[in-house]
Amino acid sequence: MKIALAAGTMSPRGWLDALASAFVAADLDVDLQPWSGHSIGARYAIVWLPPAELFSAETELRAVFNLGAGVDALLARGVVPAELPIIRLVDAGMAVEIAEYVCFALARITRGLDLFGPPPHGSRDWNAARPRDEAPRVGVLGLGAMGMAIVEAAARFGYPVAGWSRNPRRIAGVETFAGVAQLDAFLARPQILVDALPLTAQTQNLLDRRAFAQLPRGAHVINVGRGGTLVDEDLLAALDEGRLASATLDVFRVEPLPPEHPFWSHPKITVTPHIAAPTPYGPAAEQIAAGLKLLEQGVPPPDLPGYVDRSEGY
Ligand code: OXD
Repeated sequence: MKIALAAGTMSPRGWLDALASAFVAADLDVDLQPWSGHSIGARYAIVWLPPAELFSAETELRAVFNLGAGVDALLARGVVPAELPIIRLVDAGMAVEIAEYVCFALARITRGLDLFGPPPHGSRDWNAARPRDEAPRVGVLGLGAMGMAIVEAAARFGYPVAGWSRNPRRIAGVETFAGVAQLDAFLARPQILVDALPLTAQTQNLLDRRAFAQLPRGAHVINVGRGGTLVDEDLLAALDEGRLASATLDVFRVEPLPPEHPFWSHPKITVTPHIAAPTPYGPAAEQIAAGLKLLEQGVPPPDLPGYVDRSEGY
């Protein structure tokens, strides 16, 4: 069976090797080819930001596998025919990475790590570090695989954690809130807000001036979800007014973040270049091979983990 790989901005070599090994391990007889602009009669496509021509040329496709957890960019391109199932990655090793990133950001805030470091910034004040009196309340927006890993990791470090999701969730030891009706009640709680939301019609611009005003004064914001869930100007205003204390941002409306964007130079903002959870080739390739095998065995696409419900946007 022929499979087309269109890895977009990702390295095709890494994917080709990892996928080839995963297909062998899954006992799948696959001819995997980087898509070069001409039809190869592919049965499946494995993609990251693929060109529109792939879908007009490859008319025998049965499903599309997305080389990432988020499908917002793929759906926004509007190139995948409506009847073609899309399967995205679920966790695939990224959840633990994102949880680690968030825990580092939490420790940086709560343990005052910015007081230290090499000269000229490093403090020589031995007493500058104070033990944390009380762990601040953390709130996690989005309780998918990523959000859940963050909740679990933060709770393990002793932070009282609350979570918000679109649909009600029950998580032992975690206060949960659901839907628009409970959003303000959730936002009133966290001193550190972590955004782990996918970008959908419902989550777009969710963190705006109004939402920031619901947070306790002096709250910190960490965004590892999607840039489009947060209104840039409203965040800047909330930081400048002192309503928010800091923002740690890994995702942006436009990526790469343009050099002239005010986030880069804002004293209360830390920018990282979408590095919280790089997709690990091995686990991701294994997940794709497992999904492909299920499809080949006749399992209907909606029964696969990672099947994208386009009306929900993830
Ligand atoms: C993803 C991402 O969607 O890395 O997987 O943002």
